[in-house]
Amino acid sequence: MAGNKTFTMVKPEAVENGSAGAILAKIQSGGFRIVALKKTKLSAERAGVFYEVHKERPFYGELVDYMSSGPIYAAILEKDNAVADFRALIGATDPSEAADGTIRKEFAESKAKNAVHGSDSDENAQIEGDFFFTADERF
Ligand code: FUP
Repeated sequence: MAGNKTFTMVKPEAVENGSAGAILAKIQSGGFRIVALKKTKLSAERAGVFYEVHKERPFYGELVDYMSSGPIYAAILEKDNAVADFRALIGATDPSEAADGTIRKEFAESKAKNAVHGSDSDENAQIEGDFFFTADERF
């Protein structure tokens, strides 16, 4: 059965250019409830741990540098079928391939600076949410 939670980050370029509010509004309009939310900044070390699954990929170093380059918003979101529905709302990894109306189509700069993260499974949604939030930060 599909879970009802996912995890997202509004990435540094979207925070820097002032799009975070519009992105969070679009997430809420899409039917997601914000369970937890914080503005924070990843150290290079923590970004490296978060993206450890991509360690062998050629873009890993750039990804870690980018994700630790400025503040982000991290959030846990709730909705039926959260992981799949959120990935549909954000669109393809590369904004040039993202469907009209998706968050990445509207807000992302490039495949690397693609505005938002979305968990790819219920298991990773749990792991990623736990990476940022304690139990008493969730409502
Ligand atoms: P997604 O699940 O859509 O966020 O994409 P992936 O898990 O494949 O990639 C994770 C992050 O790595 C992306 F958000 C951006 C970055 N990335 C690149 O910088 N270059 C690539 O070719 C693929 C991904």
